[in-house]
Amino acid sequence: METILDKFKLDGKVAWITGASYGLGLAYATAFAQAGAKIAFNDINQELVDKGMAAYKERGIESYGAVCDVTDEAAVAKFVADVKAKFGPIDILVNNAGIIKRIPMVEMSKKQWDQVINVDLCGPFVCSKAVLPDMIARKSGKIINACSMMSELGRETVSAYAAAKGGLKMLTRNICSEYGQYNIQCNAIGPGYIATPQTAALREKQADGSMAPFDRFIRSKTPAQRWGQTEDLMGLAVFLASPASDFINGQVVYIDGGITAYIGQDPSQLDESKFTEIKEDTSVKVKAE
Ligand code: NAP
Ligand code: GCO
Repeated sequence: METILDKFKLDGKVAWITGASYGLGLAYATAFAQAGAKIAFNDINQELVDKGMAAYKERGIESYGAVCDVTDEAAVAKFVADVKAKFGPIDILVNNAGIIKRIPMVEMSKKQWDQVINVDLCGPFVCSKAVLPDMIARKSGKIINACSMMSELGRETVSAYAAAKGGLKMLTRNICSEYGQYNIQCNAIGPGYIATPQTAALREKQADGSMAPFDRFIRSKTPAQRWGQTEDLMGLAVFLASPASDFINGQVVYIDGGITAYIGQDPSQLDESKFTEIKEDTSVKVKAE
């Protein structure tokens, strides 16, 4: 007899996670594989693809990986065709690939702005457009976008990123609106502050070895007083990729330790001795600010 747990299974599904050599993408893909899916991933260069292939192999996951820039329509079309030839049409797309540039807006060049908007907002458009025809024909599909707290809130130096992630929230709602009639669900994961290479610069200790002010700030704004780890997001990713979420559409699900619900406390009042140690992914260079 089928039980509710069967609703969370991804057996026989083909999942494409963009930018998934490490970080959150690797966690999502690992979770999907554990739930039964076949894994396809791309990244921006061969070095990262090789790194990802090794990581999946180490986890016992058979994957298909290739270099593909999510902003390049021809490269994306070829990637989707190659995955279809190897595994079959894509059932689940996670628009995970993303970049951030932390620069005061008045100092940011148009080129830098365009780079962030191109990857973080145009990339999901290009990749979603590439997989939707098969999903429409098969009257089934899941698209999961990588939104962010910056889909709702701004902060200094991340104007392009916030604009892109805010736009991605509305793209999520529009794909839902336009294609929900074909049993296609498009939702978004809205992570809080997660310990990945993308945020490593925010945690770098000061010259005297003391905690980064931003690290202390984030802990004072998070009820759990810790950063998220990639493992924290795996369950939500499987849920949104599975039949268990077939009647959820157009939503951004925030998974942030409560940071968007909490006014925060005085950072100076935090007791560092109680802080949870962060498992840093040191396999990737710390991203420039
Ligand atoms: P990450 O560590 O920077 O990994 C992103 C991956 O995407 C990297 O492998 C990156 O390659 C790749 N990529 C960049 N541009 C690409 C392109 N044009 N085509 C294909 N791949 C490309 O990011 P993350 O922390 O794992 O986060 C993953 C997603 O979640 C991002 O969209 C991010 O904005 C979002 N997010 C992260 C957090 C967080 O706290 N970490 C919170 C909320 C939302 P490179 O290594 O060359 O950059
Ligand atoms: C930053 C961080 C954030 C996180 C995430 C929060 O510089 O503030 O990089 O943008 O990555 O998007 O949800």
